[in-house]
Amino acid sequence: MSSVAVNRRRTLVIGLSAVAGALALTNRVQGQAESQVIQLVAKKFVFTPEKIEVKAGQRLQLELSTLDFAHGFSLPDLKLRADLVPDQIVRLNLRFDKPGDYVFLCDNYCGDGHEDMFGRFLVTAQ
Ligand SMILES: [Cu+2]
Repeated sequence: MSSVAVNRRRTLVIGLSAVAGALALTNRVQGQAESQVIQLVAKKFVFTPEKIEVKAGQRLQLELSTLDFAHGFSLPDLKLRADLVPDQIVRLNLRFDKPGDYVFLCDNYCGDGHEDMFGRFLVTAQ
């Protein structure tokens, strides 16, 4: 192989590596698209906030906590649930693909007001 051919080949390899690197970087940046952090606090017999407005397609991170009791958090439409224990924060990542109303509720019986312990995500178009 002549040295010109070797040099061309090297240039091609370096060029392809640069493109691959740029693509990897792009993917990483897209993968890190910022999550919207939402704090949701449970206590007998209410979630605060009760209504949460978000956009469809937005990555969300819920930070769940409870002030007084081992409540449950359930979001049936997304098949998500968690046990909420005092002095702990539970983080759930989620995303709603479609606009709509999505109910979340306590699924661990916590007393006389348990049945009223729910809230909703109001998901609007992007
Ligand atoms: Cu409950």
